[in-house]
Amino acid sequence: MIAEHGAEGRPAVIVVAPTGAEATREDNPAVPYTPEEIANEVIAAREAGAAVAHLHVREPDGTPSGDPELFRETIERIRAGCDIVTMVSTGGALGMSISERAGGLAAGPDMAGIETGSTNFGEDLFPTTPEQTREIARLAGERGIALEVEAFDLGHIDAALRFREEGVLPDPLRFNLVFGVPGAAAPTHRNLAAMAAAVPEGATWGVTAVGRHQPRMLALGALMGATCLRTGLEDGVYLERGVLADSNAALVRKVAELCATLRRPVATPGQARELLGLGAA
Ligand code: KMH
Ligand code: ZN
Repeated sequence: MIAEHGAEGRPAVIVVAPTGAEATREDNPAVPYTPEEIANEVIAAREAGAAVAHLHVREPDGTPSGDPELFRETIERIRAGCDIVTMVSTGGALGMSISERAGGLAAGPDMAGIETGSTNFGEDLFPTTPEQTREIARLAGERGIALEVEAFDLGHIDAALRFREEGVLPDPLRFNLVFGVPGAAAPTHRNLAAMAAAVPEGATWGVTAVGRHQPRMLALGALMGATCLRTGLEDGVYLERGVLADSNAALVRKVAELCATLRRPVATPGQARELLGLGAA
């Protein structure tokens, strides 16, 4: 749903994605790898305004991992340091099995991302079959973990609506609209308008954009009524053209400034829970 008359005054949830599976310390030395590093980045990002953390974990050398123990330690450290809402990725890294991708669900996060279809991802394939979506949804449902659909293209929203019909995805639906992955939706205002319009009433949506198009796409999303605006070193390692971000908090501060300019108050974790239809902490 697009906000017909703008979204001024509505709180915006800043989501921080502190470390993904693609960027490494060779791209930016600030990319966190260990549970302690990831947790410290998240705690600082919370202080800068983030209300939700989208989490991947890594081996100490930076290799992407699905190890439940790494997720458990990361979430434990985050919760010891702040009240941010925790969300694990089940997209993981290219080439992971579905059981590796599901590793974070055992760590008791508040939320998990879920893919509802496949996409090309640069030169690679990022596959998710319907059976795999059902499996992730079942594992999350058993544990009471709320889901967010990671929509890399318009068809992933349509697929989510079919999974809702099937009883696989419960209400309320939450969508993260992702732009800029080569092979999926490009970062254009037309694509954002089409995808936001496909989100049904009663569902929430947010914007993720990888690379240099992020500020423009987040600004458009903020104006059009996005509930969530995502940033972090998973999505881009630069603070601005030619300047590497020295922390996730620096990226979050930049989005908080954008929110101030566009008159979107920055949501607290408590407000984020309410806006996203989550239970109390
Ligand atoms: N690393 C990508 C292959 C997600 O977290 O759900 C998958 C990804 C999406 O990052
Ligand atoms: Zn991710």
